Amino acid sequence: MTVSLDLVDVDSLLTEEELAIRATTRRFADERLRPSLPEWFESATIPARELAKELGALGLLGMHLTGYGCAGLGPVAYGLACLEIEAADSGMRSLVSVQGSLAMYSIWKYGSEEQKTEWLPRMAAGEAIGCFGLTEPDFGSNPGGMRTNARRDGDDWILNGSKMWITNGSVADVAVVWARTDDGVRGFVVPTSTAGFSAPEITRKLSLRASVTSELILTDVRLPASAMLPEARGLSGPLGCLNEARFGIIFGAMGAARDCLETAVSYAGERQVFDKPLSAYQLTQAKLADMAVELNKGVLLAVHLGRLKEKGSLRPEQVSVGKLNNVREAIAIARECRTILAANGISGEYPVLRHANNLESVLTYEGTSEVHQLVIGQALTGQSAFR
Ligand code: TGC
Ligand code: FAD
Repeated sequence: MTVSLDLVDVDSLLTEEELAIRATTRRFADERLRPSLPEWFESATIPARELAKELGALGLLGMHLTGYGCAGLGPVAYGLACLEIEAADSGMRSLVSVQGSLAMYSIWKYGSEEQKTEWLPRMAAGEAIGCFGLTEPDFGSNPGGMRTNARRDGDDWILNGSKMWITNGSVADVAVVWARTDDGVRGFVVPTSTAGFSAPEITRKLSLRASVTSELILTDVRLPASAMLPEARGLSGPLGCLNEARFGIIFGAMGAARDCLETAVSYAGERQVFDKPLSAYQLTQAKLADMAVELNKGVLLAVHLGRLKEKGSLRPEQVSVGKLNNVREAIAIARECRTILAANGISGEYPVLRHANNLESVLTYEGTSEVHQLVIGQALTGQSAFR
């Protein structure tokens, strides 16, 4: 957070190393990402391969994992990097989250030694891009209903089915695909060059345009026995990965919110209405104050959850508290900032409506707000209300 918006001195809770990683990531976001984002968002195209290599060179891919070329940094450092990248654009943070927290994490946590050595160093360097296929056209919030299946043919596996809304899909070198088997849900490491695999890009998105989103189609995809992730059994495998990516979003969403608020504070200081600056009106100050309070609370919550994760005690329902609150507040902040910019707020010259539009996706992916309310509701009452 910049000094002016850090009202409660959150920075005093951060280590020197965390501050340094934040500064490096912020510089990269400001110099390399921010200037191009209006164009990438408008044209809905990003130089994904180039970006992956640059992010890899900075050590930002799988940065919270250890070994295999990964940086081995702590969760708060990882969260702060997500925050700075999402201050540029949520789609950029998705590139980083899906690569590090979903595709790489699945292999790191559940993979064989052979799978780890084959993929992780290249993925950490950004030389190979990964995607994570859990959602299907008819099963998003309820992945346990998935239809994609894997059956044995001798020692081989044959995969059939489709996945929907898959980030990085069309640019990926490797897809981690979750499928139903006779032995329950299992994960498979699928090189995207395998015959029968295709990943058409989803077009005409009005949100997260600076991000590749795709369908995955698997038609008799034949894989060797060694393609299965040996240590992931049942739905807890993919859901365990989601905890990692959701954690990054708790920080990331506050980055988008901060960027909106910085823009609104600066705009209100310059814009003259009825012969004085917009920022001198009480109504404007009340909006700015309320938003700054929510931003500071959200960042504090993120750092607190990061410290729990460091100790190894972070529980899934605590991740839900962070994801629900911080994304919900971020989208509210983005929309309120848009009112301060008024007509200019709908222009791509300013980042505010781009963030608000992106946050519609962030509100939905990695568990909708309703799913997180139900996770918290279950923790409070002991009763599952999903079914
Ligand atoms: P349920 O019966 O509760 O659980 C099945 C098994 O999973 C375990 N489990 C978890 N394990 C680790 N972490 C969690 N958060 C877990 N939640 C549940 C559970 O203990 C059980 O284990 P076991 O050993 O007894 O079998 O499962 P359910 O079918 O009732 O579903 C629960 C629910 C609805 C919470 C879950 O399905 C869910 O989270 N749904 C939302 C799906 C979702 O978030 N998809 C995201 C796809 S990836 C994505 O969106 C990427 S966006 C791009 C980006 O990140 O930038
Ligand atoms: P549905 O599950 O159909 O939900 C529809 C509505 O019903 C929602 O409001 C939901 O909250 C509500 N609802 C659902 N269940 C209940 C219930 N039990 N009680 C009350 N209300 C309920 N997925 C991946 O696997 N990998 C990716 O990389 C990925 N990237 C994505 C990128 C983008 C840009 C987007 C938009 C999505 C991405 N997703 C990805 C998919 C995302 O995870 C799903 O969209 C999300 O889980 C919700 O599923 P759904 O869209 O099918 O909604």
